[in-house]
Amino acid sequence: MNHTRSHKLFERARQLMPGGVNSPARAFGAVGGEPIVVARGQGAYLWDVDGNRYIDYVGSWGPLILGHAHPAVVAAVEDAAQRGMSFGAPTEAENALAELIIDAVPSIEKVRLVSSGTEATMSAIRLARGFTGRDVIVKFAGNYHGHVDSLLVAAGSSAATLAVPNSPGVTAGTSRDTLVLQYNDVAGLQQAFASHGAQIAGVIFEPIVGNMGVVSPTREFLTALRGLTQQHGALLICDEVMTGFRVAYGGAQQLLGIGPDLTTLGKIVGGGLPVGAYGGHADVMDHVLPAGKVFQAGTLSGNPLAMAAGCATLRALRDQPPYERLEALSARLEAGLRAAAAAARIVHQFARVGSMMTLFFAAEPVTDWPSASRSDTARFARWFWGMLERGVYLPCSQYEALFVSAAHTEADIDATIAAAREAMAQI
Ligand code: KE4
Repeated sequence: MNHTRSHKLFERARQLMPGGVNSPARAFGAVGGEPIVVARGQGAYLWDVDGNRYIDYVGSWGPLILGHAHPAVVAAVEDAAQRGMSFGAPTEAENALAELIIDAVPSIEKVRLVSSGTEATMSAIRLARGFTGRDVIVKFAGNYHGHVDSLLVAAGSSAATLAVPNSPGVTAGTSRDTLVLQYNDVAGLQQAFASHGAQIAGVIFEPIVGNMGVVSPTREFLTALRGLTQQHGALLICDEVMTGFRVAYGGAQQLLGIGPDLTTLGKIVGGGLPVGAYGGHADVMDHVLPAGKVFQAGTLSGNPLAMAAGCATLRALRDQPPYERLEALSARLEAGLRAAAAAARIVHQFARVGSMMTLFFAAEPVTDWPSASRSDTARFARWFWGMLERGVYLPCSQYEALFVSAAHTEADIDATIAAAREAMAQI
């Protein structure tokens, strides 16, 4: 494939922006080489500035469950733009998106809309601390909740990918109030509450992890999370920025039958525009200013164009749920990728929940960060490039999930499997 124009533009980007990107996950740091520069997207496809077409399994890291430039979403945004870009004042569109979220997620009685997943998780842990009057937050290694100072310890996603789990600039004082445990480690969680229960304000977790690759919780772990937080008066914060509206219309909590105190959302709720949200029981949410005293604010929170994209996306998911079709397409893809790896006699693990999945180049099942981190990331890099050069755009890290969208077809899946058979034979 010719990447001449991508190279030129990325060279210039590197002079303008740190690493040439506005988010490190995009920099291809874990796979080497330079990222392609995208010109446009349509449905399940991306085109780069050299005219190469790719079947896209990143979907902007999750938001584009309907595919790129979905007509209903584009029309809604164009229509909103005609009435003004932003007001910094209440609008009906914010009511509409809030109602869609509250109707979809029973554990959310009230919601605050913000502009990113990071803002949502940062605000949720501040609320947990303000509501309980306690300081300690528990998180899990390999879970990523955005670039919140106090959560950038043993983070997943690009923090894990770039092997800088503890970022410079995060002070010892900030991380002192963060307890990092292993995901699925019930004994560790019991021990933490036995030692620090009275200081723990909240526990934040990915209900289905995407940020160390896909890892599911055990039933015992979920029971311990809910039981111990309830017993000790800590809030259970379910970070559904990735899983919300992805694995089910009601998110992972619907699939898993869990009832958190707070939920954070992002990605799909904005339909590709900047929206995050945090919500939960009204008696907790009413501690947020101006109803209560916990401060949180944002100039572009509830931005009308972002509301339009989010509402159009959720209405499409609500009125014509794609989840059965996503399950069929995703199962087909899983079977094909497993068969391709097996045919090449490549040791691997595979994890999938609905339309989010990860093929791990790992010898043992992946259940937590230690086991995920034993993956063969050099082989992953060869796999990634083998697929990119065959027109398949995968997430550029072993520690991410790939996503199937409602715009993908069986033909796309079969073409991906054919490319995988060739790529696997060469890595
Ligand atoms: P944002 O601030 O990037 O909107 O959301 C942060 C976040 C919070 N919680 C979870 C579970 C998330 O997955 C994320 C963001 N995910 C990464 C990719 N796994 C975003 C990609 C990027 O950082 O560019």
